[in-house]
Amino acid sequence: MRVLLVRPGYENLFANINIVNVEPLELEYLYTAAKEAGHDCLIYDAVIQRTGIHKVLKEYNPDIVAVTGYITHRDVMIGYAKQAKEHNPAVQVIMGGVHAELNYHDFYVPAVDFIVHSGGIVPFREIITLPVSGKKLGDIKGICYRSGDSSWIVNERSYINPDDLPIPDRSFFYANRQHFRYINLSPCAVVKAAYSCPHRCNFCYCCLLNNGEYVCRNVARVVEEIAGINCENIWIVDDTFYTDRQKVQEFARLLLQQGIKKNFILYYRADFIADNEEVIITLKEAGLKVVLVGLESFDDDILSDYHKLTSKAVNERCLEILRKHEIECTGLFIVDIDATKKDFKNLRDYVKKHQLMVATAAILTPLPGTSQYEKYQQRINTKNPQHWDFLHLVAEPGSMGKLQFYYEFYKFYIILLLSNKKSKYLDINYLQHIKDLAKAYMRELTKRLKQQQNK
Ligand code: B12
Ligand code: SF4
Repeated sequence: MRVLLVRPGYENLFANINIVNVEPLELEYLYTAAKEAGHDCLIYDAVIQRTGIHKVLKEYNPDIVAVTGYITHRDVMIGYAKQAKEHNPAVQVIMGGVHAELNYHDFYVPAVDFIVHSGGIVPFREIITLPVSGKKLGDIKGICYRSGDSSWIVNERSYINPDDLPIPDRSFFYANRQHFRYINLSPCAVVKAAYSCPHRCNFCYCCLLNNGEYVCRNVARVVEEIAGINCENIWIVDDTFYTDRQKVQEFARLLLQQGIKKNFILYYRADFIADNEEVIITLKEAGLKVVLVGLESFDDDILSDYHKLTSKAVNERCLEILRKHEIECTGLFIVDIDATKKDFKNLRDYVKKHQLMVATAAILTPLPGTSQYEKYQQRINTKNPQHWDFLHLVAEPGSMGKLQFYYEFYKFYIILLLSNKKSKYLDINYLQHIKDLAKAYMRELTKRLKQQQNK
């Protein structure tokens, strides 16, 4: 059988800049599973490939089309399913990915045959081997399937056992490596060593994945995978890297022992860094270059509202440690939907005063599936999935009008970007391009604000 694996393109204000472009690791896992099952397989990644899907369907003529994507891609994913069925009504269409995991009902459309809602490649493998295994659909954990023409059956959940995952086949990465980067660290490969997160910040979708169960891969196996990747830069995309100090020490020890020299990018929590300076020193010796930290806010009340279990003091201690050891910090901020003008001013003042190296901001986006979604449900003001890109207000702001909010947000965003000039890894041309875009957007907002005020 021929299996076509699809990732939608990336559409937002900053999409054409490609400051961060990541290999489609989820599809590479599926590719590995399909190959192991003896199928022919092709990856179509619309993030980097400009050929339309129509042409790919015509040329490859798949028997199975499997589509991944995030909330922003929901309609594009459904569009791909429809095109696949128009091309050949006998094609089996499988939907999967993080949005489908908690919001599988969004894909209850006639063009879709299966939705993988949990378990990742395990249920995928079972679906694509159905003709030979003869297994009953009702026995495949982790999927939704159609019974008759319209009603859907949701099977029991499945869990990812990360040590059962194969080492992904990276032929696609090697053939397209020039596209994949983390800012100036290019090319950059991606590794996943854990699923979900042991913490429970209430805005967060990531910790609800894998049925909310945090599972880590065996350290030696992760190091084995890294050793086999022919790429100097490795971004470990776990929501938070190993929280067990012994595991981190073992990770660093194995890398040093085996003489593996790579540049690492990781996500960590501020409190872990604040409490574990010696672990950060060890990781630096092993190649750590950049840490992405969800600082979210420098206001203790907001941090407490988000159940972040950190504080302004913890955030400051974390930044101090990273600065001291010359590890670059990408600080991630959240601007609350109910932020007041005073909150925006505090944020701007804070960033100016503390000169963060690299920082970026998102508008609080209550993703369906999280408890924040329940809280803001009555105020949700859009049906367009592309608005869920963390740069749009998806709910009515509580303290000012929408235009005013965007104006304040982009003013803050520009100040954040200006503070990025000290980064070693930020290419100045990219930075200039983003600043120009944000400034052009600001000018447009100012114009619209004035028009609104004159009415
Ligand atoms: C790395 C990352 C990125 C990278 C790369 C994204 C990419 N691939 O294009 C960057 C930084 C560019 C990015 C950008 C965005 N991201 Co992002 N990202 C992540 C992160 C941190 C890790 C993803 C990861 O682990 N990938 C590795 C693969 C192997 O893991 P996986 O996707 O879970 O795949 C497994 C299973 O889900 C399953 N599977 C996946 N797809 C499919 C498909 C089929 C058919 C099947 C059967 C199974 C299957 O099998 C895989 C193997 O086990 C996640 C957090 C998270 N925990 O997921 C957020 C996350 C996925 N991002 C998110 C969002 C919203 C975005 C943005 C829209 C907005 C933003 N500013 O962050 C943009 C849009 C990018 C785009 N491509 O359009 C949300 C998605 C929420 C949702 N409900 O959809 C997440 C969950 C973070 C969050 N804030 O909650 N992101
Ligand atoms: S925000 Fe970070 S630390 Fe908090 S639950 Fe999500 S992934 Fe975990």
